[in-house]
Amino acid sequence: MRTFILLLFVVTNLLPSISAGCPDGWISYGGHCYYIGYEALLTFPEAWLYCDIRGAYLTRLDTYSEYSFLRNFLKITKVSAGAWIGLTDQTHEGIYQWYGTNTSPTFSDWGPGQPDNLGNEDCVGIWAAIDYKWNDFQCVGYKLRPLCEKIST
Ligand SMILES: [Ca+2]
Ligand SMILES: [Ca+2]
Repeated sequence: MRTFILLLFVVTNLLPSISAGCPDGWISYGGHCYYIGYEALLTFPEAWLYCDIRGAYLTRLDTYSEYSFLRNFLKITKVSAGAWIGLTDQTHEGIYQWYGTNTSPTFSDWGPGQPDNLGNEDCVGIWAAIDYKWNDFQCVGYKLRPLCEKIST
């Protein structure tokens, strides 16, 4: 019985990935599903396409708690390189918006000295090299892993 209760606790509290509404291999948080392309190292447009063909989009960080959850997940699983989020200032330099929307983030977590637009960097990723904080990268000159998001069913 104790074992059963412990197992129940583990399943219900410690394994957010096992949740209704998300496909296998996706993680669930706040009614959304997320997928980290561990096997993929892609440019920003390639990463967008990678998510698109999975019925998803590059993650939009609507709330800081959503970001904290995902950042911790990337850190705990020690994702190498880093992960693209769907944030870009391609349309207006210095004005960051979620790709495909006119919406700007309500918070930021830039690494030291970022964003620096070094050599015209317009796409944002969570970078392992700076403790999983944000850096602006060249959209097609750098490769990170796609971090996809979709609404759970
Ligand atoms: Ca820029
Ligand atoms: Ca930069």
